[in-house]
Amino acid sequence: MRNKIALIGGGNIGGVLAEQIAYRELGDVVIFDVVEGLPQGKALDMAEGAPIMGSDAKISGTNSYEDIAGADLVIITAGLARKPGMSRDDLLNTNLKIMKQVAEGVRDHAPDAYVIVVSNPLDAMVYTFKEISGFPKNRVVGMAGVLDSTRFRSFVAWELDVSVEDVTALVLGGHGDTMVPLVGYCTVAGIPVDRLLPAETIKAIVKRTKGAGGEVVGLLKTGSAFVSPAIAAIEMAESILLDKKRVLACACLCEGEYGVDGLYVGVPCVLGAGGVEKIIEAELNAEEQKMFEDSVEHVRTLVEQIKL
Ligand code: TXD
Repeated sequence: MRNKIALIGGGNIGGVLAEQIAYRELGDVVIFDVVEGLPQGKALDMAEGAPIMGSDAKISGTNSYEDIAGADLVIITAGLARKPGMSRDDLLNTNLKIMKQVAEGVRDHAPDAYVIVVSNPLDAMVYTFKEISGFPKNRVVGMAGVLDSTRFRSFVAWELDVSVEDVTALVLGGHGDTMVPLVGYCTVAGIPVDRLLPAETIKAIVKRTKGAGGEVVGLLKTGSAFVSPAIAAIEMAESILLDKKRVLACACLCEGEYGVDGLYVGVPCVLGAGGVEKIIEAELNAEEQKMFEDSVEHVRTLVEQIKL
């Protein structure tokens, strides 16, 4: 019996998610969207390619929440993406209305699912889903830090001309300009990056990491990054569905961890069959602690604008 994975939002990221899940046979996929025909058309297109993909995963599309019943995992990308000149926070009001609808639909039709929220502004959207659905905190997690960390890893690997596989990195805090790339925990095959790159170069990489989303938006002009965010969500989905217990930077509900209480912010956590199984408290130096606190403050200010 394969897992059932429901994708709420069949747009740019949703389409890549569906394809990746089917190709990796992580489970049967149901794509839900409000646009008539969009999820059905994307699903039919992918399903017709299955013989070449070598995948027996079932892919379907729907405009009805009834069809997500029994989903083991739900990945939410419903919502507007930003355009050039917009910040992620500018999406708050529009996407808040969407997330409220989505949270009710998932609560009513897939009450036992694990949920990965992707929609922006991420820290506010995952908080909104948790509050409205009433799901336990271990079953509601936000995708942001995995994407930000993989961007940081790529920039370091490109600078050193080494395999991306040998660079590890952690980016914590809110998913926005105040995110905190932890240079002290970035290594290349275990070697601290500040033994391999000059401080100025590392500073430039940190700056590029913080602005990486905006860099793609500026180039695309029609929307935001969608392949790397989808791949990042897949890494989280795999860790939950296969009980891999990966240690990943995810937006988790902190209740005292890192001195944060009652907010979703990016922290290292263990993702397994129990969802967010544990939050790992990494020691931060004074500068990192200050940046983290500033980032949390930004998230708090954003969340305070939410009227549920
Ligand atoms: O790291 C991260 N978390 C971010 C997330 C990285 C990149 C993009 N980030 C955000 O994901 C982005 O700012 C958006 O808020 C979401 C989805 O981005 P995507 O690029 O997939 O946007 P699209 O292509 O516009 O797809 C959104 C889909 C679209 O098909 C709409 O019809 C649908 O959402 N939509 C809905 N689905 C279900 N229910 C409702 N109410 C609804 N409203 C719109």
